Amino acid sequence: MLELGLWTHNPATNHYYQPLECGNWEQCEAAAKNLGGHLVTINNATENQWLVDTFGYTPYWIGLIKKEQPKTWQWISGEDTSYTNWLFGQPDGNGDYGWIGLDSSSDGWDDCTVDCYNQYAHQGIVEIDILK
Ligand SMILES: [Ca+2]
Ligand SMILES: [Ca+2]
Repeated sequence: MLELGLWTHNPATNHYYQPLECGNWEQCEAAAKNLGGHLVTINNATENQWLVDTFGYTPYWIGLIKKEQPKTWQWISGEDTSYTNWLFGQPDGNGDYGWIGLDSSSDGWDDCTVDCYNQYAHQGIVEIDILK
């Protein structure tokens, strides 16, 4: 059983990650900022797979947001979006916030409303560069 509120180090990125019980997307991003980071930015397939292996079997908010100007998918961290891993048929336009379904059958991303956590995501994964 994975414990919430503990940092896990990823040697490949040299970053630290923490799953949080934090509510909707905005609340989870605010909580991530309080910890000195953002909701996770998934830069490549290796990092995606590490997240699946490490935090599996729960839907999590990730740092994807469709901002107003321009209205495109962006990482809240400002990192580039060259890598994407949308689930088949996603994003289907039912919201401007991204979450990842981490389980054995769906390790891809899905768009949703900010508060669709009642059905799906209510936890987020925080990523930080260094422990402070
Ligand atoms: Ca990352
Ligand atoms: Ca969707």
